[in-house]
Amino acid sequence: RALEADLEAALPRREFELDYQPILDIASGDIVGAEALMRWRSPSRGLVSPEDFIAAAEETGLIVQLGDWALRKACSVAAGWPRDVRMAVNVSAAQIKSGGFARSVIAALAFSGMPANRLELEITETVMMDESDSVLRTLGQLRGLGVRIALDDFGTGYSSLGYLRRFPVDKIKIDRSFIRDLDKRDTAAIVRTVIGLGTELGITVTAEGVETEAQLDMLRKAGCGEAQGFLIGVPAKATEISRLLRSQE
Ligand code: G
Ligand code: G
Ligand code: MN
Ligand code: NA
Repeated sequence: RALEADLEAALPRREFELDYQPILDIASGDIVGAEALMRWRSPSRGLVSPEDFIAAAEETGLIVQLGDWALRKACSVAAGWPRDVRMAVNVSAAQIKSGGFARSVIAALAFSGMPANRLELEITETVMMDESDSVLRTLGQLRGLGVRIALDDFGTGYSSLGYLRRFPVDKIKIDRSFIRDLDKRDTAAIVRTVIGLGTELGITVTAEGVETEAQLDMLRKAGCGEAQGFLIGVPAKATEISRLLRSQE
């Protein structure tokens, strides 16, 4: 069967799951958030990573429903955690352009009881590439409610700085390809400069893909706000994150 057909059937069959990857405040050492990462547990295909199905879901339009499910699920889970950490949810361009996106975010917040200021929406530059007026309006409306906007995969895009100027964001997430090469002089210079940029703009900078103490050390010295990656924690089930948060109380 085609991937698209299986995907279509998977939502009513409840085959999707969310894992959550913890996010560390580098200065305090506290876990201050988590990013929801979708997985598809297909009976015929096994565990499928989003890299292999998000694009198809975007093409068929299923991503609108699927993204809506993820928003509700992630907000409900976070509302039940022992500490008021932030929940970051990835959002596709197709969702924001579908119309009614702000409404579905408001519904997810109301449904879960999670306060708006604990929700962070991760967007990539594909969100910003076209229809920028309506996208800008939607993002502005959500920020007005207190929802935070994070620019994901920062540095890999076609015009990251241009988007940063046009779209008000609360956070930059430095792509993990930069962190992987942090031991190279030029890459380290770029990362330090992005951290400085965040400081100048008054927005949080999160380093993704942090895997070693040496990387975390360098990021701490450079004044980076937050770290995410296998060193901090792998994506885990909600109950595991809950336990981790309780252990830090
Ligand atoms: O955890 P993993 O390496 O499989 O995630 C790969 C990528 O898939 C993430 O970086 C993210 O951009 C994307 N992704 C994960 N979950 C979601 C989701 O719920 N919605 C969208 N649109 N993308 C997601
Ligand atoms: O939204 P985004 O594309 O940034 O999603 C993060 C992806 O990166 C997820 O698929 C997650 O499994 C993966 N990831 C998270 N931490 C690490 C890490 O430390 N190293 C590597 N190689 N991948 C990571
Ligand atoms: Mn992300
Ligand atoms: Na990313």
